[in-house]
Amino acid sequence: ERLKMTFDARAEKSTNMMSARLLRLMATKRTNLCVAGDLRSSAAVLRLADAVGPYICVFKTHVDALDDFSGQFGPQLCEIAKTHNFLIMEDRKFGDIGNTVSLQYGAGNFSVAAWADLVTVHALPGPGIIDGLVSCLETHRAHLKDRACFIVAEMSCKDALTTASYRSEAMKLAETRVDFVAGVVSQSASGIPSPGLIQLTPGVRAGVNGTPQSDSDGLGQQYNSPRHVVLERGADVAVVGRGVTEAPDSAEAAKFYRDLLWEAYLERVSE
Ligand code: 5IU
Repeated sequence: ERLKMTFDARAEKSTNMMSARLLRLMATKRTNLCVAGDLRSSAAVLRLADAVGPYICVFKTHVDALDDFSGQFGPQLCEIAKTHNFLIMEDRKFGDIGNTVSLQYGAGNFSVAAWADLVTVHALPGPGIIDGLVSCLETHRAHLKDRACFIVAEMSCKDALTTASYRSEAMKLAETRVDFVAGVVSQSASGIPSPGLIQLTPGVRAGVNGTPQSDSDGLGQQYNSPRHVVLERGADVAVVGRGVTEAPDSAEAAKFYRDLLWEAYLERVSE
């Protein structure tokens, strides 16, 4: 059964190179933590990536929230990713017709395809959105083999419109496009069609130093504990944003989350 399999065993079942690469990276580096670097200056994001780099498998960005994005940001982040061995995910949540996402992915100010290993994609437009992203890569041939996407099947926020039936359609889309889909963003494991698909789960925060765990942020975000998302919700990769960025020492916080999440993973796969 998928949730009882180790990341290494699941890498063997992968249907694309990026999901295999991420699963192996997690197994080798012994981390299933993704840090969301939602800060406003490029320097602060790069500093954060360097500080948490040793403890993460994925660093997640929202480059359209930067005040000072420049063409140097991507290459600089790639350097840090190479040093610490993690993948970069731009949480772009593409959501348009194939032709438009093809333009947004490869061009514009952000040129996401040039530097982000992984991107997030809404299932809403259907299979054409995957075709659009892949067609963009065909013009950036260098990256055809080292890019993939995660499909947003279910959101973490209160009253999200990602209903059970939407979620199940998103899973079907993932299954039909496993060539380019490395995983799904979801709050539970039910219906994930293949052991090669990776479940990414945001909305994770722990109570630190005896403070109670907060379960929301006042703007609809809903939090669960690291143990809960891995053991009860099936998270393979857990996303922690403010739990790390608002901590006094982000490296220490990342290590704290890495330890909790990895221990929960080991417990999940042990008999
Ligand atoms: N994110 C969510 N929920 C979702 C999806 C993405 O929180 O359903 I899809 C993103 C938003 C933010 C990060 O970049 O994950 C969570 O940050 P905090 O841990 O600070 O709430």
